[in-house]
Amino acid sequence: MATPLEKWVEEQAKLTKPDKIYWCDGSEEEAHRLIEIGMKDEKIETTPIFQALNQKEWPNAYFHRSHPTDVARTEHLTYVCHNDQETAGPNNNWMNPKEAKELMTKLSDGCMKGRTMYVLPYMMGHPDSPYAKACVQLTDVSYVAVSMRIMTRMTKKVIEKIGNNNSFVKGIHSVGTFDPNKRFIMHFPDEQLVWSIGSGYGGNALLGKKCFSLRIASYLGLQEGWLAEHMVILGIEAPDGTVTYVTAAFPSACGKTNLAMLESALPGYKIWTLGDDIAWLNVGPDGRLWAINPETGFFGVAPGTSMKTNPNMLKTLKGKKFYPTLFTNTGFDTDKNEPWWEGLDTSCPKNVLDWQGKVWNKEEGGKVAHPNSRFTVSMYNCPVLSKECDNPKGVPISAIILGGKRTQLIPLVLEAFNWQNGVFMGARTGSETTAAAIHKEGVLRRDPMAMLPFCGYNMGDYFRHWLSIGNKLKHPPKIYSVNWFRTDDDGKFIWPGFGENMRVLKWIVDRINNKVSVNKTPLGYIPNLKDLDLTGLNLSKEKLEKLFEINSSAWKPELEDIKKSLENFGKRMPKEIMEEYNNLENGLR
Ligand code: GTP
Ligand code: SPV
Ligand code: MN
Repeated sequence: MATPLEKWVEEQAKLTKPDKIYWCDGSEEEAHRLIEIGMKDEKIETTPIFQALNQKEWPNAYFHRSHPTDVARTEHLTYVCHNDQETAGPNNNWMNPKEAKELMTKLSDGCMKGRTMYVLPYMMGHPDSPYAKACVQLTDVSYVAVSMRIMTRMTKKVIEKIGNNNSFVKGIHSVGTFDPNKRFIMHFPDEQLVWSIGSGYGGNALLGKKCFSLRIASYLGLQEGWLAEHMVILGIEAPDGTVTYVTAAFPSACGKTNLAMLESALPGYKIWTLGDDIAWLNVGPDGRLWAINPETGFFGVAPGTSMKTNPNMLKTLKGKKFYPTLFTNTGFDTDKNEPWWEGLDTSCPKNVLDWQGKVWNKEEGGKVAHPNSRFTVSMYNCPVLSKECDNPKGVPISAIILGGKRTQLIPLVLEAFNWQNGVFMGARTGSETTAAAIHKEGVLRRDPMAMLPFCGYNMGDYFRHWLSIGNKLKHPPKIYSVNWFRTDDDGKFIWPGFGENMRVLKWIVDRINNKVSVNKTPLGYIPNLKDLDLTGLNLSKEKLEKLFEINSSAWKPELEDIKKSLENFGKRMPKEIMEEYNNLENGLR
């Protein structure tokens, strides 16, 4: 008798009509085979899926170029298909599930002809964790199969674990014809199903990541009493050896990976990495908030990554522990057979192909690497990986840091007055858009808790859910907002960022340990400037004050924009959040 999993695979194969079906076991030996297939047999148009890089400089590394129309998430083609539109909310594109299934069935008929269907069994979360989820994704491209092996715990054992059960998380993925007009990323939360066609790009194609671990999982969390968040998890070790665990939510390409493994500018402090993108947060039996990272890899932004900005990531990328490491849409040094991107320590190579594979020359301008070019690498390569990273229980969280990219207005750091005020702080967060999704860059938009593109249900309900989690916590984490991106009159970042962000983290740890007092402002508490350790930083008093400046008249349009965005959720918006808004408005008057 076929199991529900086998029946489901069979049904999908009947529809998509692959030449072959290949069940992956997640072994290293298999990864070698898939890479071979991707170098020889599989292609995107005429380009092989993988190209071997200089193995001496970049051990185990392979290069991938995606279809030129397919280099970032496509939020406008991403749908959350609840039975009613209200549940999806104004923050999601919505389609009736029946209609969406019909559309996807039509587009998927024969979409895997001439290709192999890879069946990928994987866990999100450590298999021994009570919070982990068993999942299976189908895909027709080796790049996705290999990437999923890096990003998740992929093993045959998941098939045994699923057994005769039909309640596993399902993902169906095909690159289709890469036609942007036939590209859809559809979510069916009631069935724990993601169905994606037409794109091979990370967030659209690695269905365990944003699609399941945030959009579907956030909705599961609403039903089951937990939170799925776009957050890094890190441990901050103080000179006395104590480790304080915190999470931080910043929108895509706003500094999570960098924060997750920062090399401390303050002597005696050390950061331990647990995750760089997603956290699942549960209320523990002890009344504290506990975090696990459901992933096992980093799908990180390449441009700007260097020994100077993020040495631990470069060491991770050059690590040899886990096979393989992938580079996608960076530039390509044809003399040395190496990847290259803007901001890397070496200067631009003499002979370099741009991200589309064209010979790049300076006169014509344009970027060598795509601004959203990325690497995919195992967290087990990371030299500062926390020893708690495989702890099935996770780690207890003492602070939640929220932020975005704001060149104006928002102070370097703020502490919320309490949990409710912190939820409002997250709700009002705005950020300037980046290259991580296809849209105009640098436009300010509200991105509550960095979850705007990832909350799988009505965000009004999401804020209410955050408030209810707060009520369940006997020891709630303190909530902070940070902004590394405020600029001066010349448009230069005032704050040096990266490893220097440790100075702000230290202040947060000092606050958690009740070592320092604060100043109250309408926006939240700010530090007494004397309590920020700025030793060795060449920052004038004037610039420092600018980092904390609160200009009431400049806040007028900001307040209007916040109000509009909150009111957008109508009756679904908790009155507590509107109260917080009114307090802020009155305070700034
Ligand atoms: P996703 O993977 O899209 O979720 O992005 P992320 O939030 O992990 O962003 P990441 O850390 O990859 O940083 C994105 C860009 O911001 C890179 O080009 C970084 O160099 C830059 N960046 C990160 N931290 C800082 C900082 O403290 N200051 C400044 N000025 N830039 C930063
Ligand atoms: C992001 O865009 O937030 C990412 C990359 O982390 S993706 O997996 O494409 O979502
Ligand atoms: Mn992300």
